[in-house]
Amino acid sequence: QQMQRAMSSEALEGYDATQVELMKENLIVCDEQDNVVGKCSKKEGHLRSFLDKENSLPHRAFSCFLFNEKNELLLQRRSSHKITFPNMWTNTCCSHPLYVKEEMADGPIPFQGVKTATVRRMDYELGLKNLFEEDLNMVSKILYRANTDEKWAEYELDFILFAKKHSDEFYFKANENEISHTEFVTRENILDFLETEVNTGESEITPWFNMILQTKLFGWWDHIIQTGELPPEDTSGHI
Ligand code: DMA
Ligand code: MN
Repeated sequence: QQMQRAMSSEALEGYDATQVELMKENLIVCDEQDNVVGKCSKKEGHLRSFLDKENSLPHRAFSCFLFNEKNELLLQRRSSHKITFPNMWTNTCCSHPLYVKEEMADGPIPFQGVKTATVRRMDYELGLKNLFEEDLNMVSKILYRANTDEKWAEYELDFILFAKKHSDEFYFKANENEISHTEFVTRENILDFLETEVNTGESEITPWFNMILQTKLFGWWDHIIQTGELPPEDTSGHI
């Protein structure tokens, strides 16, 4: 047991102190149908030494996509301090609902807990004060697993949330511990932008954002452009 403790604290040596501290967060472990099974630390939930075991389970996560009045999508580049998937381009904000009552609850609003967590992290990562649970539509979920490197990985049931705000209604300032760049992209230029970043910026695209980009993103984006409304909430299974 002592040996396991030693190995376990060693895993975080050399990383950014703030990001190491955040590895103590308690995440919600669920099965593939989103039934809550228990909790795990953020560290355990992302270490391959745990996830590579047989019968390992995913945790709940969310991916938020924020659009402005011109139907441009806000992207972020993850900072070099991130322990998983550093320096990669991704959607507006991603994180995990925590194993606390408010973020596990089904409240008066559908998917209340996940939305409460999204509001919390949109403020923490981007300094966005003016986004509320009511602004978010849960458009789908994806289940995925991907490795960062030989030590770290993701295994998540990821709730995809869309929001749209007039730029006048929000002001944001990225938290540099989390984000190195932000960029608004149009439906027309997103692929060129990402291709240039990958080819000349020596960046990559996160695996979950890439999955969403390759499957549903443009359909949902067209819906927003054509109707002015967010895609409706989807309470069925995951894609
Ligand atoms: C985790 O995101 C969630 C997804 C969808 C990958 P993250 O690694 O950005 O989490 P955090 O911001 O809490 O470190
Ligand atoms: Mn995760």
